[in-house]
Amino acid sequence: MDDFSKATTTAREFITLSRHVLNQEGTFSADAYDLSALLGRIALAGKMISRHLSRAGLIAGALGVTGEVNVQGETVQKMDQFANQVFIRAFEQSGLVCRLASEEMEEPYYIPENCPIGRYMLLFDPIDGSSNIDVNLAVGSIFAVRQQSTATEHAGTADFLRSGHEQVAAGYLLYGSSTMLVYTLGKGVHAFTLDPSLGEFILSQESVMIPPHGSTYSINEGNFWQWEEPMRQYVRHIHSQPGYSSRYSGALVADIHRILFQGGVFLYPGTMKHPDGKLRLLYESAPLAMLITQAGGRATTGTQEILDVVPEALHARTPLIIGSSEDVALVESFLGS
Ligand code: AHM
Ligand code: MG
Repeated sequence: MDDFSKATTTAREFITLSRHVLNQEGTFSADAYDLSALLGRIALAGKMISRHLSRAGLIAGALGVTGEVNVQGETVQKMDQFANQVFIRAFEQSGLVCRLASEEMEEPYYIPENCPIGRYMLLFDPIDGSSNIDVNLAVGSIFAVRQQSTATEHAGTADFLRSGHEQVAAGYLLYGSSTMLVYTLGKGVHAFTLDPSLGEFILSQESVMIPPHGSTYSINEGNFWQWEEPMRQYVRHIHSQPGYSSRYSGALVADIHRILFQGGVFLYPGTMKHPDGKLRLLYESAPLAMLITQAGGRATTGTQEILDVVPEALHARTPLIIGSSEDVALVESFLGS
């Protein structure tokens, strides 16, 4: 390796997440510092969750279910609750975020000491892919940041019920064979890898673009007979084509990560019993839609762009078809949209 390459490698290792956010904003304004600090807090939560996950099998009582059922009617895992608390603690006394909404909380969580200076709201899914936790498979966290308009405890949910275009930042953490943080501020998509020896997220790929077409389709085919006929026809068509591979991990973040880098499409359609599917708009589908759109892909419900959907409730669900633009268009051609 010549001196120049050595120097380049070293320079890259200094591109930490907080520095990257400041560079992205291109200023040293209060907004830029707030966003940098905010992403830093999300990264801190991610590091704590990653640490806990990596030792979960050794910590008494870390795995398994709590015995409770969340607002979605789903079984709560101990790790879901732990990760939810980690995000809350990471933002207490931060002066950044006034209210948080998550999959695990029926109502938004209010942090009075951060109001009114906390100008942002955080929406998050603390552990995405919960069914993977107890078997040591990849899981993730999903987040979105929006501007706060009403800084009171009794503001209700009205300022959360806006379209995905109002997201200021969005991204995910992937707890896989390494821990990664992928984010967008609406200026491209950037991927960071946690260097455990430094305890820092270091830039691993800048301005990620999703290929326009990929060979992966990612859908829970166990639901085949629950879908409407056009979705079944699409999947039959894929089966009849050479060159496609099915990949479905049980964690949306992991499946989307593969598709972001290698192309393809992820689908969680509605079923006859549940026409809106399973995934929640505000802290699952909309953040990932912002990210994939920024990377040059698409995200739709099948009839509407995900980013245009205005939810009626905090925990509203939407069908999700997301990924490479050509692959999403192919699904749409079967749905007649
Ligand atoms: P969760 O946030 O409660 O884990 O639910 C979301 C997950 C996604 O990560 C995944 O794609 C999907 O649910 C899997 O659901 P299913 O088992 O119905 O295919
Ligand atoms: Mg989830």
